[in-house]
Amino acid sequence: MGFGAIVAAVTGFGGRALSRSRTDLGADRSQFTVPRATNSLAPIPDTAQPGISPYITPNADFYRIDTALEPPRLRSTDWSLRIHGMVDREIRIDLADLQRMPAIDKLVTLTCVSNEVGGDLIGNARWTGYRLADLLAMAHPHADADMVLSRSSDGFTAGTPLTAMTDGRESLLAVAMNGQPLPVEHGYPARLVVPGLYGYVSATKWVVELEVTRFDRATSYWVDRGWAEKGPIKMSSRIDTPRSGSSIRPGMVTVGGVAWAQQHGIDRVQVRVDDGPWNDAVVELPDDIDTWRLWRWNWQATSGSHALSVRAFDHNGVAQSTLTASPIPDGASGLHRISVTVR
Ligand SMILES: Nc1nc2c(c(=O)[nH]1)N[C@H]1C(S)=C(S)[C@@H](COP(=O)(O)O)O[C@H]1N2
Ligand SMILES: [Mo]
Repeated sequence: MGFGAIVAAVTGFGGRALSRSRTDLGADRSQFTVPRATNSLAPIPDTAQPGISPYITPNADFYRIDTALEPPRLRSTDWSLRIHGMVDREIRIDLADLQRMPAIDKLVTLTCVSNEVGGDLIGNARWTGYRLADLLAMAHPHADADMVLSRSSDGFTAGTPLTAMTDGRESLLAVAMNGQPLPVEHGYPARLVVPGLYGYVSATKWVVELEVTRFDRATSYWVDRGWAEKGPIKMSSRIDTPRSGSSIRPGMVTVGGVAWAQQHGIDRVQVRVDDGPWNDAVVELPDDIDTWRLWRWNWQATSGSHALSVRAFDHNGVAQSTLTASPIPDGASGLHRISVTVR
Protein backbone atom coordinates (compact mmCIF):
# COMPACT_ATOMS: atom_id res chain seq x y z
CA MET A 1 0.00 0.00 0.00
CA GLY A 2 1.24 3.49 -0.83
CA PHE A 3 0.93 6.54 1.39
CA GLY A 4 -2.09 7.80 -0.57
CA ALA A 5 -4.65 5.51 1.06
CA ILE A 6 -3.57 6.68 4.48
CA VAL A 7 -3.91 10.35 3.66
CA ALA A 8 -7.44 9.70 2.38
CA ALA A 9 -8.36 7.77 5.52
CA VAL A 10 -7.68 10.62 7.95
CA THR A 11 -10.03 12.99 6.17
CA GLY A 12 -13.01 10.62 6.47
CA PHE A 13 -16.05 11.55 8.52
CA GLY A 14 -15.35 8.79 11.07
CA GLY A 15 -12.00 10.31 11.97
CA ARG A 16 -13.50 13.70 12.63
CA ALA A 17 -16.36 12.41 14.78
CA LEU A 18 -13.90 10.34 16.80
CA SER A 19 -11.48 13.17 17.45
CA ARG A 20 -14.18 15.47 18.80
CA SER A 21 -14.80 13.09 21.68
CA ARG A 22 -11.10 13.03 22.61
CA THR A 23 -8.97 15.34 24.72
CA ASP A 24 -9.46 18.96 23.74
CA LEU A 25 -5.99 20.43 23.40
CA GLY A 26 -7.23 23.94 22.61
CA ALA A 27 -6.49 25.34 26.07
CA ASP A 28 -3.16 23.53 26.32
CA ARG A 29 -2.04 24.84 22.93
CA SER A 30 -3.19 28.39 23.56
CA GLN A 31 -1.13 28.51 26.77
CA PHE A 32 1.94 27.07 25.08
CA THR A 33 4.72 29.66 24.90
CA VAL A 34 6.58 29.68 21.60
CA PRO A 35 10.24 30.16 22.54
CA ARG A 36 11.98 33.31 21.39
CA ALA A 37 14.66 32.39 18.85
CA THR A 38 18.23 33.46 19.60
CA ASN A 39 18.91 33.99 15.88
CA SER A 40 17.05 36.28 13.52
CA LEU A 41 16.23 35.29 9.98
CA ALA A 42 16.61 37.77 7.16
CA PRO A 43 13.28 39.37 6.28
CA ILE A 44 11.44 37.34 3.67
CA PRO A 45 10.72 39.39 0.52
CA ASP A 46 7.14 39.35 -0.69
CA THR A 47 7.28 37.47 -3.97
CA ALA A 48 3.61 36.49 -4.08
CA GLN A 49 2.45 35.84 -7.66
CA PRO A 50 -1.03 34.69 -8.64
CA GLY A 51 -1.07 30.96 -9.25
CA ILE A 52 2.39 30.31 -7.76
CA SER A 53 2.73 28.70 -4.31
CA PRO A 54 3.60 31.21 -1.58
CA TYR A 55 7.17 30.90 -0.27
CA ILE A 56 5.84 30.09 3.21
CA THR A 57 3.06 27.51 3.28
CA PRO A 58 0.33 28.52 5.74
CA ASN A 59 -0.09 25.92 8.50
CA ALA A 60 -3.67 25.19 7.45
CA ASP A 61 -2.52 24.36 3.89
CA PHE A 62 0.49 22.25 4.84
CA TYR A 63 0.32 18.65 3.56
CA ARG A 64 -0.15 15.87 6.09
CA ILE A 65 1.03 12.29 6.20
CA ASP A 66 -0.06 10.11 9.12
CA THR A 67 -0.09 6.40 9.71
CA ALA A 68 -2.53 6.95 12.59
CA LEU A 69 -6.22 7.39 11.78
CA GLU A 70 -6.35 10.38 14.08
CA PRO A 71 -3.48 12.42 15.49
CA PRO A 72 -2.33 11.54 19.02
CA ARG A 73 -3.41 14.13 21.58
CA LEU A 74 -0.54 14.89 23.91
CA ARG A 75 -0.76 17.53 26.62
CA SER A 76 2.44 19.55 26.79
CA THR A 77 2.80 18.72 30.50
CA ASP A 78 2.55 14.98 29.74
CA TRP A 79 5.24 15.15 27.07
CA SER A 80 8.89 14.25 27.50
CA LEU A 81 11.69 13.06 25.23
CA ARG A 82 13.85 10.13 26.23
CA ILE A 83 17.29 9.77 24.62
CA HIS A 84 18.71 6.31 25.14
CA GLY A 85 20.39 3.32 23.44
CA MET A 86 24.04 3.59 22.47
CA VAL A 87 24.76 6.53 24.76
CA ASP A 88 26.93 7.06 27.84
CA ARG A 89 24.16 8.87 29.66
CA GLU A 90 20.47 8.18 29.13
CA ILE A 91 18.46 11.38 29.53
CA ARG A 92 14.86 12.53 29.68
CA ILE A 93 13.90 16.09 28.78
CA ASP A 94 10.58 17.83 29.33
CA LEU A 95 9.33 21.19 28.11
CA ALA A 96 10.56 22.99 31.23
CA ASP A 97 14.08 21.71 30.47
CA LEU A 98 13.78 22.86 26.87
CA GLN A 99 12.73 26.34 27.95
CA ARG A 100 16.15 26.78 29.58
CA MET A 101 17.91 26.00 26.29
CA PRO A 102 18.53 28.33 23.33
CA ALA A 103 15.94 27.99 20.55
CA ILE A 104 16.48 28.87 16.90
CA ASP A 105 14.34 29.71 13.89
CA LYS A 106 14.98 27.80 10.71
CA LEU A 107 13.32 27.70 7.29
CA VAL A 108 12.97 24.15 6.02
CA THR A 109 11.01 22.71 3.10
CA LEU A 110 9.57 19.36 4.16
CA THR A 111 8.95 16.78 1.43
CA CYS A 112 7.28 13.37 1.32
CA VAL A 113 9.00 10.49 -0.47
CA SER A 114 5.61 9.51 -1.93
CA ASN A 115 5.31 12.86 -3.73
CA GLU A 116 4.91 12.27 -7.47
CA VAL A 117 6.74 14.56 -9.90
CA GLY A 118 4.57 17.70 -9.92
CA GLY A 119 2.77 16.59 -6.74
CA ASP A 120 1.80 18.65 -3.71
CA LEU A 121 3.19 16.62 -0.78
CA ILE A 122 5.66 19.40 0.00
CA GLY A 123 5.55 22.57 2.07
CA ASN A 124 7.85 25.23 3.45
CA ALA A 125 7.68 26.62 6.98
CA ARG A 126 9.61 28.58 9.57
CA TRP A 127 10.26 26.10 12.36
CA THR A 128 11.26 27.13 15.89
CA GLY A 129 13.00 24.57 18.03
CA TYR A 130 16.09 23.21 19.67
CA ARG A 131 19.18 21.87 17.94
CA LEU A 132 19.18 18.07 17.98
CA ALA A 133 22.98 18.23 18.00
CA ASP A 134 22.84 19.90 21.45
CA LEU A 135 20.29 17.42 22.82
CA LEU A 136 22.18 14.38 21.54
CA ALA A 137 25.49 15.74 22.85
CA MET A 138 24.00 15.76 26.37
CA ALA A 139 23.56 11.98 26.08
CA HIS A 140 27.04 11.31 24.60
CA PRO A 141 26.35 8.90 21.70
CA HIS A 142 28.85 6.05 21.25
CA ALA A 143 31.40 6.41 18.43
CA ASP A 144 30.12 3.27 16.65
CA ALA A 145 26.47 4.43 16.52
CA ASP A 146 25.24 5.62 13.11
CA MET A 147 21.45 5.88 13.38
CA VAL A 148 18.85 7.62 15.51
CA LEU A 149 15.60 5.67 15.66
CA SER A 150 12.98 8.23 16.63
CA ARG A 151 9.66 7.03 17.97
CA SER A 152 6.34 8.83 18.27
CA SER A 153 3.70 8.35 20.93
CA ASP A 154 1.61 6.53 18.29
CA GLY A 155 4.31 3.98 17.45
CA PHE A 156 5.64 5.48 14.20
CA THR A 157 9.41 5.21 13.82
CA ALA A 158 12.00 6.83 11.55
CA GLY A 159 15.67 5.90 11.15
CA THR A 160 17.89 8.92 10.58
CA PRO A 161 21.67 8.95 10.03
CA LEU A 162 23.17 10.20 13.31
CA THR A 163 25.37 12.57 11.30
CA ALA A 164 22.29 14.33 9.84
CA MET A 165 21.34 15.24 13.41
CA THR A 166 24.79 16.24 14.61
CA ASP A 167 26.43 17.98 11.62
CA GLY A 168 26.06 21.70 10.91
CA ARG A 169 22.67 21.54 9.17
CA GLU A 170 20.83 22.38 12.40
CA SER A 171 18.28 19.63 12.59
CA LEU A 172 15.59 20.55 15.07
CA LEU A 173 13.34 19.29 17.76
CA ALA A 174 10.66 21.75 16.62
CA VAL A 175 7.92 23.11 18.86
CA ALA A 176 6.54 25.83 16.60
CA MET A 177 5.54 26.18 12.95
CA ASN A 178 5.32 29.65 11.40
CA GLY A 179 5.27 31.27 14.84
CA GLN A 180 2.47 29.10 16.25
CA PRO A 181 2.66 26.12 18.58
CA LEU A 182 2.71 23.04 16.32
CA PRO A 183 -0.78 22.24 15.07
CA VAL A 184 -1.97 18.96 16.62
CA GLU A 185 -1.87 17.32 13.17
CA HIS A 186 1.74 18.42 12.67
CA GLY A 187 3.07 16.95 15.90
CA TYR A 188 2.07 19.01 18.94
CA PRO A 189 3.88 19.53 21.20
CA ALA A 190 7.18 18.45 19.53
CA ARG A 191 8.46 16.90 16.32
CA LEU A 192 11.67 16.43 14.36
CA VAL A 193 12.68 18.54 11.34
CA VAL A 194 15.81 17.40 9.49
CA PRO A 195 16.84 19.42 6.42
CA GLY A 196 17.54 17.36 3.30
CA LEU A 197 15.80 14.10 4.18
CA TYR A 198 12.33 12.87 3.25
CA GLY A 199 9.87 12.88 6.14
CA TYR A 200 9.59 9.10 6.47
CA VAL A 201 13.23 8.85 7.59
CA SER A 202 13.38 11.97 9.72
CA ALA A 203 10.32 14.08 10.52
CA THR A 204 8.75 12.17 13.42
CA LYS A 205 5.74 14.01 14.84
CA TRP A 206 4.64 13.64 18.50
CA VAL A 207 8.21 12.43 19.07
CA VAL A 208 8.85 10.94 22.52
CA GLU A 209 11.99 8.86 22.05
CA LEU A 210 15.37 9.01 20.34
CA GLU A 211 17.14 5.67 20.40
CA VAL A 212 20.76 5.92 19.34
CA THR A 213 21.52 2.73 17.42
CA ARG A 214 22.95 1.36 14.17
CA PHE A 215 21.48 0.77 10.69
CA ASP A 216 22.60 -2.89 10.94
CA ARG A 217 20.58 -3.33 14.14
CA ALA A 218 17.34 -1.44 13.67
CA THR A 219 14.75 -0.63 10.99
CA SER A 220 11.88 1.83 10.90
CA TYR A 221 8.17 1.94 9.97
CA TRP A 222 8.32 2.57 6.20
CA VAL A 223 11.63 0.75 5.70
CA ASP A 224 9.88 -2.36 7.06
CA ARG A 225 7.30 -1.79 4.29
CA GLY A 226 9.74 -1.72 1.37
CA TRP A 227 10.96 1.86 1.28
CA ALA A 228 14.67 2.69 1.15
CA GLU A 229 16.78 2.77 4.32
CA LYS A 230 18.23 6.17 3.40
CA GLY A 231 16.04 8.97 2.08
CA PRO A 232 17.89 12.07 0.85
CA ILE A 233 15.45 14.37 -0.97
CA LYS A 234 15.83 14.38 -4.75
CA MET A 235 16.08 17.73 -6.50
CA SER A 236 12.86 18.57 -8.31
CA SER A 237 10.83 21.39 -9.81
CA ARG A 238 7.12 21.94 -10.37
CA ILE A 239 4.98 24.11 -12.65
CA ASP A 240 2.19 25.71 -10.59
CA THR A 241 0.82 28.00 -13.29
CA PRO A 242 -0.69 27.61 -15.82
CA ARG A 243 -2.56 24.56 -14.53
CA SER A 244 -2.12 21.37 -16.48
CA GLY A 245 -4.97 20.87 -18.92
CA SER A 246 -6.07 24.50 -18.82
CA SER A 247 -7.00 26.75 -21.73
CA ILE A 248 -5.24 30.09 -21.93
CA ARG A 249 -5.20 33.12 -24.22
CA PRO A 250 -2.43 33.78 -26.73
CA GLY A 251 0.10 36.43 -25.73
CA MET A 252 2.19 36.96 -22.60
CA VAL A 253 1.65 34.19 -20.03
CA THR A 254 3.53 33.84 -16.74
CA VAL A 255 4.77 30.29 -16.28
CA GLY A 256 5.82 29.77 -12.68
CA GLY A 257 6.29 27.40 -9.80
CA VAL A 258 8.74 26.09 -7.23
CA ALA A 259 12.03 24.15 -7.28
CA TRP A 260 13.93 22.49 -4.46
CA ALA A 261 17.27 20.78 -3.77
CA GLN A 262 17.51 20.72 0.03
CA GLN A 263 21.07 20.88 1.43
CA HIS A 264 22.42 21.95 -2.01
CA GLY A 265 20.24 24.90 -2.98
CA ILE A 266 18.59 25.82 -6.27
CA ASP A 267 20.80 27.85 -8.60
CA ARG A 268 18.92 27.92 -11.90
CA VAL A 269 15.55 26.92 -13.34
CA GLN A 270 14.73 26.52 -17.01
CA VAL A 271 11.48 26.13 -18.94
CA ARG A 272 10.93 24.57 -22.32
CA VAL A 273 7.96 24.83 -24.68
CA ASP A 274 7.37 21.61 -26.65
CA ASP A 275 10.79 20.50 -27.93
CA GLY A 276 12.17 24.04 -28.16
CA PRO A 277 15.21 25.52 -26.43
CA TRP A 278 15.53 25.73 -22.63
CA ASN A 279 14.86 29.27 -21.33
CA ASP A 280 16.24 30.67 -18.06
CA ALA A 281 13.53 31.55 -15.55
CA VAL A 282 13.80 34.32 -12.96
CA VAL A 283 14.49 32.59 -9.63
CA GLU A 284 13.29 34.51 -6.56
CA LEU A 285 15.10 35.17 -3.30
CA PRO A 286 15.61 33.96 -0.65
CA ASP A 287 18.29 31.60 -1.86
CA ASP A 288 18.30 29.24 1.13
CA ILE A 289 19.79 25.78 0.57
CA ASP A 290 17.10 24.10 2.69
CA THR A 291 14.03 25.70 1.14
CA TRP A 292 12.35 25.76 -2.20
CA ARG A 293 12.74 28.73 -4.52
CA LEU A 294 9.95 30.35 -6.50
CA TRP A 295 10.56 30.87 -10.22
CA ARG A 296 8.75 32.41 -13.18
CA TRP A 297 9.22 32.84 -16.92
CA ASN A 298 7.30 34.98 -19.37
CA TRP A 299 6.03 33.06 -22.36
CA GLN A 300 4.68 34.54 -25.59
CA ALA A 301 2.05 31.87 -26.05
CA THR A 302 0.95 31.02 -29.58
CA SER A 303 -2.27 29.25 -30.57
CA GLY A 304 -2.33 25.48 -30.40
CA SER A 305 -1.63 22.66 -27.96
CA HIS A 306 1.65 22.97 -26.10
CA ALA A 307 3.68 21.06 -23.57
CA LEU A 308 5.64 22.97 -20.91
CA SER A 309 8.53 21.32 -19.05
CA VAL A 310 10.73 22.56 -16.21
CA ARG A 311 14.16 21.55 -14.94
CA ALA A 312 16.40 22.80 -12.14
CA PHE A 313 20.12 22.98 -11.38
CA ASP A 314 21.62 23.07 -7.90
CA HIS A 315 24.46 25.26 -6.65
CA ASN A 316 26.99 22.57 -7.61
CA GLY A 317 25.82 22.77 -11.24
CA VAL A 318 24.11 19.38 -11.02
CA ALA A 319 21.02 19.09 -13.24
CA GLN A 320 17.74 17.59 -12.07
CA SER A 321 17.54 13.96 -13.21
CA THR A 322 15.52 13.32 -16.37
CA LEU A 323 15.20 9.65 -15.42
CA THR A 324 11.58 8.77 -14.70
CA ALA A 325 11.25 6.97 -11.37
CA SER A 326 8.16 6.29 -9.26
CA PRO A 327 8.16 7.24 -5.56
CA ILE A 328 8.90 3.77 -4.22
CA PRO A 329 11.53 3.01 -2.94
CA ASP A 330 13.47 6.27 -2.60
CA GLY A 331 11.53 9.11 -4.25
CA ALA A 332 10.21 10.09 -7.68
CA SER A 333 12.37 11.65 -10.38
CA GLY A 334 11.89 12.97 -13.89
CA LEU A 335 10.77 16.33 -15.25
CA HIS A 336 7.38 17.90 -14.60
CA ARG A 337 5.63 18.34 -17.95
CA ILE A 338 2.17 19.83 -18.41
CA SER A 339 -0.14 20.38 -21.38
CA VAL A 340 -2.07 23.55 -22.14
CA THR A 341 -4.30 24.71 -24.95
CA VAL A 342 -3.77 28.25 -26.24
CA ARG A 343 -6.77 29.77 -28.08
N1 LIG B 1 4.20 10.11 14.17
C1 LIG B 1 4.31 10.24 12.84
N2 LIG B 1 5.25 11.07 12.34
C2 LIG B 1 5.39 11.20 11.00
C3 LIG B 1 4.57 10.47 10.12
C4 LIG B 1 3.59 9.60 10.67
O1 LIG B 1 2.84 8.93 9.96
N3 LIG B 1 3.49 9.52 12.05
N4 LIG B 1 4.74 10.61 8.75
C5 LIG B 1 6.05 11.06 8.30
C6 LIG B 1 6.06 11.41 6.90
S1 LIG B 1 6.03 10.12 5.80
C7 LIG B 1 6.17 12.70 6.47
S2 LIG B 1 6.38 13.06 4.85
C8 LIG B 1 6.10 13.82 7.42
C9 LIG B 1 4.95 14.74 7.07
O2 LIG B 1 4.84 15.76 8.03
P1 LIG B 1 3.55 16.67 8.04
O3 LIG B 1 2.36 15.74 8.17
O4 LIG B 1 3.70 17.62 9.16
O5 LIG B 1 3.54 17.38 6.70
O6 LIG B 1 5.90 13.39 8.75
C10 LIG B 1 6.58 12.22 9.12
N5 LIG B 1 6.35 12.03 10.54
MO1 LIG C 1 6.32 10.99 3.76
